[in-house]
Amino acid sequence: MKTNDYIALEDQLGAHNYKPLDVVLERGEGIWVFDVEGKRYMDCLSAYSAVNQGHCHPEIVKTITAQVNKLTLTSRAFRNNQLALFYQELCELTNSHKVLPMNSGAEAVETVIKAVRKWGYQVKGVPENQAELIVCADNFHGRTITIVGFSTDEGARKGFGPFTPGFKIIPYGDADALAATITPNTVGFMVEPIQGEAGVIIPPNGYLRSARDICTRNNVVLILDEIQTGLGRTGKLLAEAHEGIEADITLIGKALSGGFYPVSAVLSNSEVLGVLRPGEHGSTFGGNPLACAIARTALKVLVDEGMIENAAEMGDYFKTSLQGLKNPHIKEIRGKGLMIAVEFKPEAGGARQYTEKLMQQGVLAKETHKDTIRFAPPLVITKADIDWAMEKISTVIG
Ligand code: IF1
Repeated sequence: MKTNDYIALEDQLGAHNYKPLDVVLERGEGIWVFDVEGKRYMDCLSAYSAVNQGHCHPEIVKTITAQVNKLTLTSRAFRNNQLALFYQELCELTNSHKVLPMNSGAEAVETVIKAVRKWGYQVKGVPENQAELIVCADNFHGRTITIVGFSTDEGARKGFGPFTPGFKIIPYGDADALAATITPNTVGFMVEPIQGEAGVIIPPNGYLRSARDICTRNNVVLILDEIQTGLGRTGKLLAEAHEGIEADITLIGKALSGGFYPVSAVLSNSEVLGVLRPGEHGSTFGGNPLACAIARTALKVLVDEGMIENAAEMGDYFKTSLQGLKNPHIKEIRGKGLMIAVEFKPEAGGARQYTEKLMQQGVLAKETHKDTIRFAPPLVITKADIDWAMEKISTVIG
């Protein structure tokens, strides 16, 4: 089968809930992926930051292969010998006290909503069914009914109501709005340290520190969704470190498995996860031995191989290189670590034209919304790789 045969079959049989670039990939290695015609591309998306460790990292391949031959799933009705060690290593690394393992990012978000509501009723003393959670405009936290219910993106919401009540939306980056919106019934504030889907939006300096203070003063749980920003992407293990704060709850997913398997986790530094009792929450696959073994190695290589420091260094180099582009339609280039966006002015006619041309040149990047291209390669990228990419990017974007 050739590229077009795969595309035709997929379009015929699959729901059209995506508009992918027309490249059909069959193999990956580090920052590179190869299509069914044998053509090589540099992956500048990293599966939305799930493949921070690079495609098919050999150490994780070893782990998954060994574990798959031993034990894959026990359910949480029984214990397994990977879960405790996964907890221990993850807590040590992130300075957390408790973990709740799930699979997708959206499940981690749903989990925290349940836990923080229950904490509100049991610990904070909020009257039953009155708990409020504050979130930000232009957020992206996943695709379930509850989560899209508090999205401000019409495309994500329209046609899917009725939605779950209990959420208040404030502008992103505005600490005063947070302070003004908190009531005695507010149980939590959930926010992305950098908004990914919104187009790599970096809040004003000090925003997270202010949010931390406001939440502490009002006994409100600060929840950072680091599903995309976490695990090295921004040049620190967690993006909260850029402002020297610690969230009460941190959500991670995506790169927690290096892209091998859906693994997410709710990390807690407060008593919030302590309110959950047997039978109140769970998942068939959450915390399974295969997932835990994979995640343990994915975390280990991230740290041992210096990927986090490399993300900081290469991120600066890549961003500076992109800032040398002369295209007058570019509005702004921004980013932290290897989470970088090039935003075009509206008159440029959209970013899709560029991502399609970049693909022809062997660079895979994706537009987000209409006018922005995101560059987020695996964290193992080198200077020489960036120079190679910049040559292609200059040809297309100028
Ligand atoms: C898709 C974006 C990235 C996330 C944050 C939770 C989740 C995500 C901060 C949910 C997921 C994804 C999913 C992916 C597109 C994508 C994305 F463009 F939408 F914003 F990464 F940049 N919190 N992000 O970014 O995690 O349930 O998907 O595991 O195709 O929808 P999930």
